Amino acid sequence: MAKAKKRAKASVKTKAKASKKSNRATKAVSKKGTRKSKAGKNKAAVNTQRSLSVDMERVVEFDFMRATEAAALNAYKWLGRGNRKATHAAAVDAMCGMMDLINISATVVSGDGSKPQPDGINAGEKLGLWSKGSFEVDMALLPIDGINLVGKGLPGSISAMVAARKIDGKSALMHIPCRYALKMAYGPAVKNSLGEVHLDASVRDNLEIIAGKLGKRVCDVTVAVLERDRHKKIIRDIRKAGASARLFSDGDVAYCMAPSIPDTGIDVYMGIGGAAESVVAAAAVKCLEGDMLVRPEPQSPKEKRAVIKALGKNALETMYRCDDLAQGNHILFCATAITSSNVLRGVHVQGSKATTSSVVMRSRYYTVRRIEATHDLSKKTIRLRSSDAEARL
Ligand code: VTB
Repeated sequence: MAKAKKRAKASVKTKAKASKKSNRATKAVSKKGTRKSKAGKNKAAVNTQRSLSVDMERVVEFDFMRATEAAALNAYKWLGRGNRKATHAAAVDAMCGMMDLINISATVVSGDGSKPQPDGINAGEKLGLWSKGSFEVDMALLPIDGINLVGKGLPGSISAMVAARKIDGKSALMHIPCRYALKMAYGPAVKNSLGEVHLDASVRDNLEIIAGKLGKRVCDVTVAVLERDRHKKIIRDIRKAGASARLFSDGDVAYCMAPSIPDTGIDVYMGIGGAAESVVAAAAVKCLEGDMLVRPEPQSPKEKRAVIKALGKNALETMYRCDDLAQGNHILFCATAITSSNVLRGVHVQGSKATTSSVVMRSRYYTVRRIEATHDLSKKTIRLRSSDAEARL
């Protein structure tokens, strides 16, 4: 009996021990579980944090390039056909068609160049999907800079766009409410060395400073100038100073970029061109680490009032720079060439393949990507806004 009691006691003890053990084990397991779920929660939190801090510029910049590629490919169909209206409409249709698919909330602050077209992209227009929480940007777009160049089959036309994040709730891109602006664009070597060029200085003085900064003689300096009657004096002064004037008929965004790109043969851009184009060009030149001097050139009292109202009473004496026209470090620029220039190769079709050359840049890290894409025309479709459908090229 005593033995049986002892055994029973022992078995109770063993059971108790076992249950203690199993309790401990269960606790350990559940602790592990808690640890695991805590780790899971932490990971989720880190991922949320990460996804919030995903650099959206990196995500959307390639979609922007798809939009300029589409505009260039669609406009290319009108190459040499002398139809301004249809060329422009084709670029707008394809650019907007692609923009309609991008998950952004974009507001156009500077639309369609210095000569707004009836069916163009206008300031105030909203582009993108505008889904909740999507990336917000302001944009300046040029479906085509150099419509006439496409119509005449001449070099130098591009499709370009700029996007910028707001700074303190305000647009980082300037809108100059007049048709023309006086501009001078130059590359990093001129920007970063001593001596100041100035819009009010004589052409000769500016060229001497630029030549000095570039370590060349004035006679070896090449100046890009739009061939217009209003530039007769500038062209004369360039030649009198001994420099070379490279005249071109349209498409000054590419010519403003040229001095900031090695081996283009262009040292500086000078003259009066489209004001809207100067904002797009300034964004590009900023990403290329060059600089531009820009001053609005209103052509009527009405334009003068509009400029002063928008930019302040000193606007007509101020010399704006890239950092004023495209402010801060969140500027994206993207362009695809329609016809070739010394900056980009134009659309090129061979057999059933079309090749496009684009440049995608942002001011945050000054990364400049040149992207050559081959499009299979037997398969490729582009989204057109007019039909809200994919269309063959
Ligand atoms: C320039 C040129 C553009 O407008 O800005 C020009 O680069 C300025 O206007 O491609 P004018 O032609 O009146 O001189 C464009 O030609 C765009 O239309």
